[in-house]
Amino acid sequence: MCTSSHYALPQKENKFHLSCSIMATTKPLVGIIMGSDSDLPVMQAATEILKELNISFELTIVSAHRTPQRMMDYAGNAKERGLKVIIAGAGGAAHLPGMIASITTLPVIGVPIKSSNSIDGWDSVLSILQMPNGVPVATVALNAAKNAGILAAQIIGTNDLTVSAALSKYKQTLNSEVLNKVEKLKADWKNEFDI
Ligand code: RP5
Repeated sequence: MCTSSHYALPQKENKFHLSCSIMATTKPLVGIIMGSDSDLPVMQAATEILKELNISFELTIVSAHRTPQRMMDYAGNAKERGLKVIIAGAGGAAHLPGMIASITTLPVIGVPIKSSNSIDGWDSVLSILQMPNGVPVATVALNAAKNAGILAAQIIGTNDLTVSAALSKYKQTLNSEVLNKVEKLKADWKNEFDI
């Protein structure tokens, strides 16, 4: 249960509710799922950027191996519940994103997670990346849940001017941050280009 009417806020001792949606009155547009609560510290980055971009989301655990029926139900109902994109994170033998993509026509973004059962993360990267023809999963870098959130926002932004504007602003911020660093660096390191 979600105690906050707006955001999936941390509970005491930095624990999180695992079935929350931002803006309880707003239908979630992005479904964030993960194989285990041990994935939450990584997947939290997706929630943070979606909050920043003011995009409604829900977050919960769906395990391909341990709750296969829940996985079928989640993917099977996602579209009719109004979700536009699903972000799925998993570690080790990371079958969740691919299986979700096999069930729904919604775009699925996969987040490979370097989990306790991972061999350096390569197992989850390859499990999520190497999908067969016909069933794509947009795979982000290892532990790159923030990029998954941004990509989800970009998909939603193709049909939502407010989200699109928020993304433009975000990109301008990235640009300004780097230019500020260039200015600082110039004090010690001259280059011909910036003269
Ligand atoms: C995967 O196994 C999960 O996505 C997680 O990354 C990993 C370990 O799960 P726990 O043993 O911590 O529940 O299915």
